Amino acid sequence: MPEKLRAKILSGGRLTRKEAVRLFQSDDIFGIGRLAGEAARRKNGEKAFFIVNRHINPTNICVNRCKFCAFSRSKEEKGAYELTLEEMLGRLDCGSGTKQADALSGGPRGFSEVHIVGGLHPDWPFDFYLNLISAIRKRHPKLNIKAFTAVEIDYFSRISGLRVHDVLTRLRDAGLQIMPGGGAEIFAERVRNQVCPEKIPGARWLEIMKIAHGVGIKTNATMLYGHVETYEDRVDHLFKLRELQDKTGGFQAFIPLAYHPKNTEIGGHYSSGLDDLKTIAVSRLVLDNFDHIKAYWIMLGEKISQVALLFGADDIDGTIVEEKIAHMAGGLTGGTMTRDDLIALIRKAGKAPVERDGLYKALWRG
Ligand code: V47
Ligand code: SF4
Repeated sequence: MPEKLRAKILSGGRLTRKEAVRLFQSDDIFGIGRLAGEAARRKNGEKAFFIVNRHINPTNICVNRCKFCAFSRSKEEKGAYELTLEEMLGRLDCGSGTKQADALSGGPRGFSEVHIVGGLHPDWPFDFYLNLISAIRKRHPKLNIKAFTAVEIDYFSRISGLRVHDVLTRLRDAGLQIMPGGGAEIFAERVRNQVCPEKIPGARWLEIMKIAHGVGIKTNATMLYGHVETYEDRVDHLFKLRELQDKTGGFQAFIPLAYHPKNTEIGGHYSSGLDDLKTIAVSRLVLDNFDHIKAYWIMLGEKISQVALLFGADDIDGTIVEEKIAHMAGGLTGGTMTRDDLIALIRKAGKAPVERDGLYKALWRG
C-alpha cells in the first residue's frame, strides 16, 4: 500500500472512491487489516458485541425470485411454506427469560431481539404484518423488534396503497424499532438487472431507509458480495451508504454478506477467506460514520468471523437459533451457537465480549 495512503488513513482522513478501489485491489491484506483494526479500536476499543436473538422467516413464498436466493419459492412450488401468527408467537414463547430460553441460548436473560424477514407473499395483506408486530409487542413488551427490509416496506406500500412514510409510522407505532439491512445487495443498476431484476432499485432502497431514519427507526445496511459485481461496484455501494449516513445518522451497523452459491440460479463460487477479510476491512475504513461493522458468523463461518474481529469488525451477531437464507444456499456453519460459544469465540480473538440489545445497549460485559 502506498505510504501516502497509509498515512492518510492513520490520520483519520476520509477515503476517496479511487483510494477505496485501490485498497480492494491491493494484496497487502495484513496492512489493510491492521489499519482497519486500528479504526475499529478507535470507535469501540477492544469491545466485540454479540446478541442473544431469534430469527423468524414468516414465509419463503416470494414474488421477486432473485437469482442469488435459494430460500424463496413460488406459491405452488415444493418446499413453499407459510407460518401462521400463532406459530410465530409460539416460537417466541419458548423464550424470553424462561428456563427453556436459557437452555437454548445459555443466557440468563433469554433473548433480547427478534429479527423478522421473509418473502414478498402474493396474498398476505399489510394488516397481517402489522398484527404480527402488535401481537409480539403485546406479549413481549421489552423485546427489541427488528423487522422487514426496505424491499418488504416498499412492497407493503404497494399492496396497501399507503405511502412509505405511513407504512413505517404504523409499524413503528405497533412496536417496530429497527429494520434489518437486507435487500441492499449491490446498488449498481447493471448488477441488479443481472442478479435481482425484480427487486426495487438501489435508489429506492436508500430513499426508504432515509424515510425510516426520519421517523425514528434505526436500520442496518448490508452488501451482498462475491457474485458478479466488481470492486468498483462495491465501492460505489459503500459510498452511497456513507453519503446517506452523513445526512441521517440512522444506520447502526454495516454487514457485508458473503454470497453462497448453492441451489441458486446464478451459481458460481464461495468467496475466499481473504476476500471476506478484505471486504470487512475496507468497509471499516470507508464507512467512518458507521459505529459498527458486523461479521455475520452464519455467512462468514465461525473462524473467519473470529479473525474479522482483528480486521475491523466489532460485532458477530447472535444466537439466531433458526437461520434459513444462508442454510438453503449451502451455508457452511452448523447453524447453532449458544451464548457461551459466542463469548468463547470473542475471547479467543483477544477481544472483550459485550452482550448488547438490538439498539446496542450493553446488557453484560465480560
Ligand atoms: O437481502 C440472499 C442475502 C439477505 C443469499 O440487519 C444471501 O442485522 C448470501 O439482510 N448468499 C437477508 N446472502 C439477510 C440480511 C441480514 C442478515 C443478518 C443480519 C442482518 C441485520 C441482516 O440475505 C438478503 C440477501 O442480501 N442473501 N441469498 C445467498 N445465496
Ligand atoms: Fe425474495 Fe428476498 Fe429471496 Fe429476493 S432475496 S427472492 S426478495 S426472499
